[in-house]
Amino acid sequence: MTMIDASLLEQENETRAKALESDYDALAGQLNRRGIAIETVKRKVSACGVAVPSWGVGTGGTRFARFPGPGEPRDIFDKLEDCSVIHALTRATPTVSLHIPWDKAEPDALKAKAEELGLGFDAMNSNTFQDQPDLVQSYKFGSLSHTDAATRQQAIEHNLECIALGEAIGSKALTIWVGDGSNFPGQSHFTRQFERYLEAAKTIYADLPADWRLFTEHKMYEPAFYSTVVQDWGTNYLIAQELGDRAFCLVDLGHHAPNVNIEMIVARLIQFGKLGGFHFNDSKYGDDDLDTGSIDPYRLFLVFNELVDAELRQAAGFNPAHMLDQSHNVTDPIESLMVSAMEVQRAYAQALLVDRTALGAFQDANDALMATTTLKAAFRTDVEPILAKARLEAGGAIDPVATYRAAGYRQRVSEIRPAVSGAGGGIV
Ligand SMILES: [Mn+2]
Repeated sequence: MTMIDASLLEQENETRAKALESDYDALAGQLNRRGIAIETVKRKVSACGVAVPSWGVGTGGTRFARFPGPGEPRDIFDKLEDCSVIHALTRATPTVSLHIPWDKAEPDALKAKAEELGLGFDAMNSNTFQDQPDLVQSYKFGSLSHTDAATRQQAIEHNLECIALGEAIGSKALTIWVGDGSNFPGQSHFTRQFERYLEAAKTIYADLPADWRLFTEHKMYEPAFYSTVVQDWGTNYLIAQELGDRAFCLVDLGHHAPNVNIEMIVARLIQFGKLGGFHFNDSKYGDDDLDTGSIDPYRLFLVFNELVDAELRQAAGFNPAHMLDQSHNVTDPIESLMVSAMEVQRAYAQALLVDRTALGAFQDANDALMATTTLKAAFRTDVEPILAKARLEAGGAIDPVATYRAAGYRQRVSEIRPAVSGAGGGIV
């Protein structure tokens, strides 16, 4: 089943095919002079996918308000349809990452819908940062690190439920992010609190299926504003070490202190075999959850520079999961997610163009200027023809946003899906 009319897609591509051929040939010639085979880059870009977060296709919000757009998805099945539009046009998002309990549904129904739309499922995300109507214990003062054993147990059982549902639908990973922390100095005993977290996390890890991975995600602050239990990559690394071989650190680009060198954190985690994957987004001031590559595309490139470096030298245990994690407040979420998925591919393509032999020689010779210029030469290259050609050959759109608008998908679903109110807070 396809949500975008095939003849419209063909027609849209037709209007842009000739210009693309010309741009692609020109870039092929330019790259050829630099000793790079464009077809190799295109093939790698085609294989580079990123998971769409189910919660990303609804309008996000801030802690102040949410302004829903027309045709908001009503449930996980609507969300999957929206996700399939993103993949149909970009061919870059073959999987969806679910969030439980928001996306709870019959596993067979989830599987059938995903199969019908040609989608798979990526990491499962648990939620112990808000209370649900059917829960006995409250997470107001924490979940896996709560002082009360019954609350910790409830949080553990929720994570095990996420694993069970994930197993039934073909997921292979669980991502845990907890909001646990404290708002006042003295409120929590740092060591005892972290001991409780580790003990609970170990219980979950013990039940992890043999072919699964456990990702823990750190975040510096919010909702807790004085201390957070899993606040930085150092603590996250300790968790992954304590749990075992199938535990890895997840890097959300917005979850660091301002100006932190994220690409260096990525390099460290790769070096010690503990990089689990990413939540891609961008930020200006904090955990802004802005669109990937919208604020600092060079930083995204520098992260991918580390990833490509690891890929080429076949670093042990290197297999990061790529996911988007964004909140869309002023755009159509489908458009934002399409552009963001393409930004991930763009950064990857640019990083593939780095002349690593030259870079290594400049590094060894302490030629700082030429080393950094080598990176810039790759970053400055307009790789759009490679991305567009990869999309076209995979059955997608040369220009996904223009094609999406021409298809009138949002208008169509807004006639089926009733308008929702603006109540409710944002997404962290
Ligand atoms: Mn995240």
